Amino acid sequence: MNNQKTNLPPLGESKGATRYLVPNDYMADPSVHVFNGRVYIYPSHDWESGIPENDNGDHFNMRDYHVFSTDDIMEGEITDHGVVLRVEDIPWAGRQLWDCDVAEKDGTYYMYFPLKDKNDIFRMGVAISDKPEGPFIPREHPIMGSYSIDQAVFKDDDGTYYIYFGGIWGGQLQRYRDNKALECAEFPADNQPAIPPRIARLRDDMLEFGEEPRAVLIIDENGEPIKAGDTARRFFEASWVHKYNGTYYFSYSTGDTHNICYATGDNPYGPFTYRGVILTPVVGWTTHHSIVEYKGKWYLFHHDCVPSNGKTWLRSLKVTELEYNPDGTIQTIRGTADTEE
Ligand code: FUB
Repeated sequence: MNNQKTNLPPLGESKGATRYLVPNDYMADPSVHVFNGRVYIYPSHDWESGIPENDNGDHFNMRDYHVFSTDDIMEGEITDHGVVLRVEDIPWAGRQLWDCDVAEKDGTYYMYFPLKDKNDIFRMGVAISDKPEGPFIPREHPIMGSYSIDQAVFKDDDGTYYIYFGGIWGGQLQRYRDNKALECAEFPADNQPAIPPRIARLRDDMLEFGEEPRAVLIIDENGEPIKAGDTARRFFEASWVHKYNGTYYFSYSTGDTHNICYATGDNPYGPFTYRGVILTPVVGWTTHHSIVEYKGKWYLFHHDCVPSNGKTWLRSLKVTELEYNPDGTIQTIRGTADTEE
């Protein structure tokens, strides 16, 4: 199943309702959770920093986070809780606050964020609040042994928390093997397994890894690892995990081929078997998402660059209804740059 383009709606239309959530500002990379019956959105905050675009993503020079919340995703008021964390408040900060995520444990909220340190190396920080809407107070140091970007925290039904992370190219994942920094970045040959995302169980206090991060294997329909040259299906960045009918869905961005794909497994560590495309390319270069259930419906939160007329570093937050087929596969949603008939 390389692509599930069956029953696609006409060009430019979505099957379900779609909404831009923050029309007066640029927000991207939404991580979304339901806390205390309310939907909380944790996006990156894009702005016009004037840094020229390059393959390292230097133009994504974000310097703070806002939190948004609502109790009616498609029609309700979206509350902006304001700035909840700034680069200048983080003791080890260099630059670039990219995609974050938040988890709740015993009434405390933990924000996990990627940020380059003073040596321009991405590390993961933790910031803490007693409210889902923040503000969040950063810890003195990044998580020990952390690297790369795009954290997503998944709480399993048994109360164990797992953190997924990683992103290639500007996300620096190609600089690590077996959790050790390499002398030089290494990309596998096209016929070799693609660079895998990582997972680690979080320590009970939620502040550090509770184990050495492990590779998350994504396999094809024959049980073979997806290869580096299979760029329409291989992992690039933007991990997200949700559970549906007892199955674990690992979804991610293919980066330079601009798909949001998914793979399924029977436990949080994988392996995950590739199942198809959730979202075809959107206007803009990056594509990044989260999937959440609220009041009996499923939603895909993501971003595109339609409102900024295609400026890749000025992205706008969107939500679209997501639907499953009876066999548990996800119906493909057509992105705003998908011109395929
Ligand atoms: O927002 C900066 C980076 O762009 C994110 O970390 C990636 O996932 C991509 O969306």
